[in-house]
Amino acid sequence: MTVAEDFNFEASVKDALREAFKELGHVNVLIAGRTGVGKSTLINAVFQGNFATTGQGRPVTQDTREIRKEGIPLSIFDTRGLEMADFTKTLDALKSLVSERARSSDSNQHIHVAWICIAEDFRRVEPAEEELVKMLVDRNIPVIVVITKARSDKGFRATVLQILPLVSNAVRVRAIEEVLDEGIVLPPMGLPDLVDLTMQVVPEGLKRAFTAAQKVDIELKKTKSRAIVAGAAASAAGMAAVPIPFSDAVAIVPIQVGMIAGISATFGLSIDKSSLSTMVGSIITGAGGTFAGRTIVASLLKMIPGAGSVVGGTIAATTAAAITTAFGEAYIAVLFILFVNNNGEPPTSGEVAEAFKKKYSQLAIIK
Ligand SMILES: Nc1nc2c(ncn2[C@@H]2O[C@H](COP(=O)(O)OP(=O)(O)OP(=O)(O)O)[C@@H](O)[C@H]2O)c(=O)[nH]1
Ligand SMILES: [Mg+2]
Repeated sequence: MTVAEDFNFEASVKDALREAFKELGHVNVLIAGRTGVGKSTLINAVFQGNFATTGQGRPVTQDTREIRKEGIPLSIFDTRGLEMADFTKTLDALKSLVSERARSSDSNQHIHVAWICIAEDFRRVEPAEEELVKMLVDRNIPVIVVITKARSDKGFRATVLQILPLVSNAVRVRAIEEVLDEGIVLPPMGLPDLVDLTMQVVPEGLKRAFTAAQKVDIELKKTKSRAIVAGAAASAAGMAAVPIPFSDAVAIVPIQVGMIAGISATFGLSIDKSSLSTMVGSIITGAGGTFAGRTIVASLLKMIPGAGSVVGGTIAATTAAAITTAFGEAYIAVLFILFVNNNGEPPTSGEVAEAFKKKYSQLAIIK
């Protein structure tokens, strides 16, 4: 029996990917600060794909534009004009935007977190920033102060927290390296802390979207993906609670498809959907290279030590779980290295397919 007889394998991969990306949701981050504090630089340093520079911007108020990018589950609301004399106008427009969004029944429309950027060398918190924080906190939007272009604190962070006690936290960030006159290089700093603090306040259901969109913390992508593997392993075990004949083990293939799609989305593989689906398909069909369910299961079995124990031609719950875990972990390990080597940016689908093939053949040999 082949998978093709049971269901359309390619269509199921496409469906699984569509579902996985839908499940991520869409996270909205408001970033406000005076002109030149380093908002765009910060956005580019934290999010995939040189987001602020290459994303599509669209004005939503006079001083705020929404930036999005195909394939990345994130909108940035980039707000300027905090230094303007008529700041009240900026604030009012923002207030309307935030309130209108909050009324939506679709939580993907809400503003989920705000980063208020203050340059460290200003050494001042302006009334505009105070009012903005109050307006946002009043509307239950968590606020993190980003102290940009950090070089020397001199107690400024403590001052910020004292003046703005309602904020979730304040973090000193240097988004790009800085070369001092003496040739001393100050490396970027604070970005992982900013990601970590933001993760703590983003709604539970959107933590994976934020994980996918950011490029600073690759460990985070790994951790969140492991939860998907654990869920898939439990499902596979459930399916084999009564040992299933090897010839029926194809039933666990859709679980593998869903798992690989979920991990792909969580890492932020934002490459175009058709090449992603070809790549995911090739990974699942593995060394067998065919869509035949039995071959898929046989090639998955090669990844776990002692898989010879398909005793009496049946697959037990423990084996089904072990297959799933080994497969998921192998895929995570491959993506992790590729993302790290690529400074957090997504590799191409070709690179993933090739690296996975290598990984697979190593695992299969060890067995
Ligand atoms: N040394 C240093 N320079 C930075 C840092 N972040 C930004 N800059 C520089 O500050 C200048 C302004 O940065 P932008 O990111 O364009 O600032 P912005 O807040 O987006 O400015 P507007 O869009 O005009 O409101 C640029 O020359 C950046 O290179 C930083 O962490 N350290
Ligand atoms: Mg800018």
